[in-house]
Amino acid sequence: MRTNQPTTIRLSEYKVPAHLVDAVDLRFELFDNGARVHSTLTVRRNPESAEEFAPLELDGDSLKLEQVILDGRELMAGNDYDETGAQLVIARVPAQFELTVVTWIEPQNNTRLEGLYKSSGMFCTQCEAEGFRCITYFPDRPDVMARYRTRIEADKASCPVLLSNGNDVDRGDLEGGRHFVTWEDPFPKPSYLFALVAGDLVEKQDTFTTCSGREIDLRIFVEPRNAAKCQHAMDSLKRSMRWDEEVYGREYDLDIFMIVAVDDFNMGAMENKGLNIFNSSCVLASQETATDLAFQRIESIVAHEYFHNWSGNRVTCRDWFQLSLKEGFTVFRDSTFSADMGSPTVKRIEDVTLLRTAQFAEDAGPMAHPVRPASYMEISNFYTLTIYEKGAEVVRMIHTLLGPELFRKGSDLYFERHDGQAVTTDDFVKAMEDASGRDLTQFRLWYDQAGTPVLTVSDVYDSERGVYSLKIQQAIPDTPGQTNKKPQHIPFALGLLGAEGEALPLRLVSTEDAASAPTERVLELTKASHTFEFHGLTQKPVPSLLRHFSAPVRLVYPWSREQLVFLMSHDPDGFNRWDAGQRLAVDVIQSLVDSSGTVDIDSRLVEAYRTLLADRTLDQALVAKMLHLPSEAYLIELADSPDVAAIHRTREQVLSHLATSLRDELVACYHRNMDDGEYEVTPESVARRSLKNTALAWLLMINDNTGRDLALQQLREADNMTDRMGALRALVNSDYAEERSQALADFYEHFQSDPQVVEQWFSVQASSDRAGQLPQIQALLKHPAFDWKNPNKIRSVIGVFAGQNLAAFHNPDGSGYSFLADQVCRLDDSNPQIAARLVAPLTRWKKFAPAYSALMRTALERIRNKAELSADLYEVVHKSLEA
Ligand code: B3K
Ligand code: ZN
Repeated sequence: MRTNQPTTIRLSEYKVPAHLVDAVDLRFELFDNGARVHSTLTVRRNPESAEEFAPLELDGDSLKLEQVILDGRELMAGNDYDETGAQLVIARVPAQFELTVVTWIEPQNNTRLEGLYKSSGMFCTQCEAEGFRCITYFPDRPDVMARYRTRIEADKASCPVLLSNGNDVDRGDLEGGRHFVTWEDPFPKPSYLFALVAGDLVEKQDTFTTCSGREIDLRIFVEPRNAAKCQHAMDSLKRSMRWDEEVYGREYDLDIFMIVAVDDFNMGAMENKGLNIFNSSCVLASQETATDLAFQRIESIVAHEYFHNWSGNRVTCRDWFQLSLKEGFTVFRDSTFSADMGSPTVKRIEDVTLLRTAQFAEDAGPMAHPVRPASYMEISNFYTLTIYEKGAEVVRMIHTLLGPELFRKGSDLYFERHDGQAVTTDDFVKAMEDASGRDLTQFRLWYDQAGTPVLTVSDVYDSERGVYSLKIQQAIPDTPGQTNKKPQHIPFALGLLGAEGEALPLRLVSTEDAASAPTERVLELTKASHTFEFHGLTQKPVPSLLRHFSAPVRLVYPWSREQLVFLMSHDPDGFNRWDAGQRLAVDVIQSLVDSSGTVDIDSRLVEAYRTLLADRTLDQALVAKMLHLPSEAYLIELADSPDVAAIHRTREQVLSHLATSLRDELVACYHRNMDDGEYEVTPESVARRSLKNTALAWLLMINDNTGRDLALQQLREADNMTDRMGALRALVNSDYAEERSQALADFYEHFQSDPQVVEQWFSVQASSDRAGQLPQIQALLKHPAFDWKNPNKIRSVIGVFAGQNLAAFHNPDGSGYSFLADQVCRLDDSNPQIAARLVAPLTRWKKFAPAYSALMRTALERIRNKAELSADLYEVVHKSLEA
């Protein structure tokens, strides 16, 4: 077991840096057996620091120090400086000086994928959050912002392309077949935004003319075999650039913007200044190899990283506790962008599904933390759904409270006031307050209090007075280290519907004119309990609550099934229509689980789905979403002490019942949505494919031979990956064992040379309770295409098994848990970030029914007892065992 507990870093202990770095001059000598890094820093004492004689402290990790020179004088180890594992400390330094540090690193042996490493023969970097210290000694914290000049030297044949941040200012040949390129970035930036790429890449080029008429050179660099798969990312980039000008008034600043695709990457992408580095799976797309979902994901990630140029790079974070300052805001920005590019209702449904399934689970688990955490051990563990998605919801609520115009005034002020600075979430809220004149004091609690607020709503109708009263109570559950929370400021959007589905005027006082009263209002909750009265109502209305999901809360209201069916077909808010369908399905499934299957499946559910399948007037993208039953993960999240096997069984039973009852409608739906036109990724055609593939999946669920034949035909004839994958998935999840094996084998044969498709092929098996039982998962790990060094492969088998194949993972014999523990221990030695992410499903052990939780805990304890536990895994495992 690890004996050294990693240090806890606390927000309350933040101190301004004692030294500032104005300029960084880097020279990289890249070789096959390692790299030498010469770094010259122009340093001065920080006038704002109280520590006048503070030593210079530079962070470092896994570095071989070769030389230290201060103002031209070589320093001696022990005498002039001390090198501990994690720091280089120079006790006496002048007020202003130049420091050169030479280090030797081994990118070829870097399996953590932090700092400088090699992926498919290409050198690349990942510095956020603390990877720059794996390259050279540096005050590696975001409030030290410097101007960088970077010269890269490498073998010209193996690394013809040499890239870094900013503009390319010099290049030339060197002896021995080597060459160099020098890059200069005029914008001061924190070290986490530094990037370098060197390799044999081809580029796709384009240009973008900004609103002020500047022409920007756009380039996407990929390995030669991927040259034809960049168009979609390029188009997405241009749309993002235009949108950020139009919606936020943000123009791009450098002359060139580059994206590089890398196969081995710990996450999706990285917003390095002017040189975004992407996981290949988040850039490369073609009709033949990428699904609609992948196309949409690429568009949103390209946008997200591009938007960071302002929300993150020009205005950055003071410290890592402020991570949501850039991530929450940027997710809000990319999500609004995607909504504008496609269907806003569908985008909202997708965002809320993720939030309610996964972020709410995080908020209720041992790693629960506020949007602005108060402490951490390993910052990599805090790139969470809370920081990103809940953070985005918090910004969305400010947008709702202020309205679009004042919000834009606020964001303008924020960018103008803090351009070139490293700031806090408080600065963001302050700019919103100053621009709008609104007091957001209480609202700030959203940043400091963890946990998902619960809103309990009850209503009474007084027919004599014609008054409908709505009582809304809020409570915020305890989370690790936080109890007795204060009420938060919550925007609560609602409408009321009459018996015919008509939107009723919302009159808060009896004197209000019915004709001018709005039919939707945003109520502001600030107290533990509020009662609102709505006047002039001649009948008890059906409430449409928390429209658009106006706040990230759990909503409790005693809906009757009649009300839900009614809202499903009448609510003018598309989001709430979908939500009513989800609540109805959840209610039906839950009551079956609770009664151990002794009650009948409510025929209203079947009829509601029948109506949906027949409805041609409703937005088909919404219908496609409404047809998806709540996921197992969501049902588990909603349950206390869930019995996973029972939930899985019951959900399948409901699905089979629906499919059997609606069999003819499903066949008709399939035929109606068979695409005959050109493949395009528009909301309409995505919806058609989704409807068609849902129908197929349902038909195969009940072993319908027509469905099977349609799936086989679709697999043979499809001209796009969405349809191929839809058919393959349906077969894999069916009982047609022979067809399943054949389809999987043929698919692999056809696509084996494409890593992104092979990842999908792994996932479709790992997520299936038919094809992904433990022995099959173990076989996938031995498959020649599986690669322990490649995070995408690891995620597509191990991550998908533990996160999506819930019945198999939660096998009551504990084998799934023990398997995950083994893989996590193995991965911790090579890539701790990935190990700490993969362990997440085990950390929620307390939630599950006792038979499961005891076994989950045992698996976690085994990980805790591993020798040499990384700080990443230590934090997650200990916090979850101790919570
Ligand atoms: N900022 C990066 C995430 C870095 C994660 C470091 N462990 C990507 C993004 O959110 O845009
Ligand atoms: Zn981001």
